[in-house]
Amino acid sequence: MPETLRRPAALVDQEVSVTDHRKILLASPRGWCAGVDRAVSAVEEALRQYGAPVYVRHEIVHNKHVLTMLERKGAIFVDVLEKIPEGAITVFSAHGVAPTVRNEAVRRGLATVDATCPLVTKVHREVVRYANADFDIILIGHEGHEEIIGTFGEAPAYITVVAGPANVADIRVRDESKVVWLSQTTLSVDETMETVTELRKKFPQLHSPPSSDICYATQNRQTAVKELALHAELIIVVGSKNSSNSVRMVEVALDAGVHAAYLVDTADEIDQSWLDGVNTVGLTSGASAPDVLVDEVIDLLSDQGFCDVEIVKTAEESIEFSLPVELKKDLRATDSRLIPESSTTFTSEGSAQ
Ligand code: 0O3
Ligand code: SF4
Repeated sequence: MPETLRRPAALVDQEVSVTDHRKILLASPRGWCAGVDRAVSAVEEALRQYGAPVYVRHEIVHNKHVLTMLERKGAIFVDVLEKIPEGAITVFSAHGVAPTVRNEAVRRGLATVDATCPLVTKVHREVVRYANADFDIILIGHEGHEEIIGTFGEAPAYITVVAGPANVADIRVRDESKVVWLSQTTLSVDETMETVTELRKKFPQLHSPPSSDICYATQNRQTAVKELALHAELIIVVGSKNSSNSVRMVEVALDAGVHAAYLVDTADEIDQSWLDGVNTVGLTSGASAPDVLVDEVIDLLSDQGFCDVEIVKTAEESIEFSLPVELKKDLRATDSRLIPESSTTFTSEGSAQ
């Protein structure tokens, strides 16, 4: 049973109050995951220890509000390392980087802090392990997404990136007994399983990752949004448009049968017409969206007569990650520069170098 959180004392105008059963179902868990919390804290801690500017390669997480907040504190986001002055403190984003990027950072004398989520690093390690065992790796994910670029970069000669079930037919492998599927951490669980089913039809001996690559936070947020979809007429997901996990939550909600679902960066993006005839709004947020933005949506909705907020809880989350180890030493001391942890690359012939 949902639990009532609060009843905002909003002044409801007469016209709106005609629908006096209006309520918000608020998903739990939602919003920041342990990897995002760690990555944002890493930038803040680097700024605290070394002062501004701190450079960040790629968006630390895919959320506009977070980027603006960190820029105000002195973070500078760049897409390539070439834009970073030699010796500068440089943070790698939560989505991870390829070994070539780590090597380039060392070459440029950058003092790096690796904010890659440990659950993304886990997938990188699986890639290296299967490539060392000479497997063909089918990496389910979105080509061009930062996480896939980084994961692919661990062993390009061994990996085929596949977006979904429709792309399975074209895959070619060297030895059907040595094929494994791995995935991006933020995919739709259901769609990924459809892809795996197609892969297994084509490669009956297909190996699976030791544990799911789709992380706990992604899974929990999708389970919660499915529950909302059973009870709400409209679902609002707070998150940025380039946030893969947030986009997936909208898709999962629609697949679960909700009439309408939208992704918004902020409350300002909510179109009043979406609320016409709606009595129950399901509200949630992606893994990179801070809760302050959800609070602003609740405030806006309460002005429209959605005065009850009920929490729909589908899981308990208690995972926390400690800050990157590099923040525990003096990064400006030459001998403490980060040495790339996994710089193993593979040639097109398949030998490690
Ligand atoms: O990977 P995605 O676009 O969902 O990234 P976000 O929005 O920054 O969320 C954090 C997830 C992440 C860093 C990779 O798993
Ligand atoms: Fe890590 Fe999952 Fe969060 Fe990505 S969504 S940063 S893998 S916990």
